[in-house]
Amino acid sequence: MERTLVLLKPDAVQRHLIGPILTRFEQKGLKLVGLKLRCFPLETIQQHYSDHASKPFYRNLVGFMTSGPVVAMAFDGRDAIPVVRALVGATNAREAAPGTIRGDFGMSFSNNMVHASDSPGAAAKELELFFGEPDDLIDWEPVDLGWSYNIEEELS
Ligand code: 3AN
Repeated sequence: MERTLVLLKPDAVQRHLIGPILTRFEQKGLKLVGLKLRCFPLETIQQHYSDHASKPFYRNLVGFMTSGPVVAMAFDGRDAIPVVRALVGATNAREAAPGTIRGDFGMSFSNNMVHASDSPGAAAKELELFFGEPDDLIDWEPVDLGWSYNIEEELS
């Protein structure tokens, strides 16, 4: 099982898209194990995007991500990191494929509604940053697990 971090950016919150986007992940069969609505501190967002610190869009990105509430979510699932990235779609929402979240709900490169971890290393760092406090993450077993997966083949 893999665990990944998803952020619903301020544009998703302002545009009342929390429900529709969360539904995509739930319906796919990913297990929600953490959920927070916060105006995250500037330092948290700067740390989160530290790899982009030298990029021309960095200042704008940090300003945007601290402009309002953000929803942070953690999901578990087999291959959860690539599965979530595929659901989210290409960075530029104008080019994202129809059927993806960005492809269906957005028009912008910068205001692209969702962040999703892109590797196991990034997921570990990002989960620690957004869900690093005790009790931030909930361990539970969905009752339909045996219907969402063939447990013997896929989860052994
Ligand atoms: P993704 O979120 O698709 O993994 P990254 O990690 O390359 O994309 O970029 C992080 C965020 O920075 C993007 N979600 C987007 O909001 C913003 N961003 C990336 N490239 C650009 C760009 N060329 N112009 C404006 N914003 C950008």
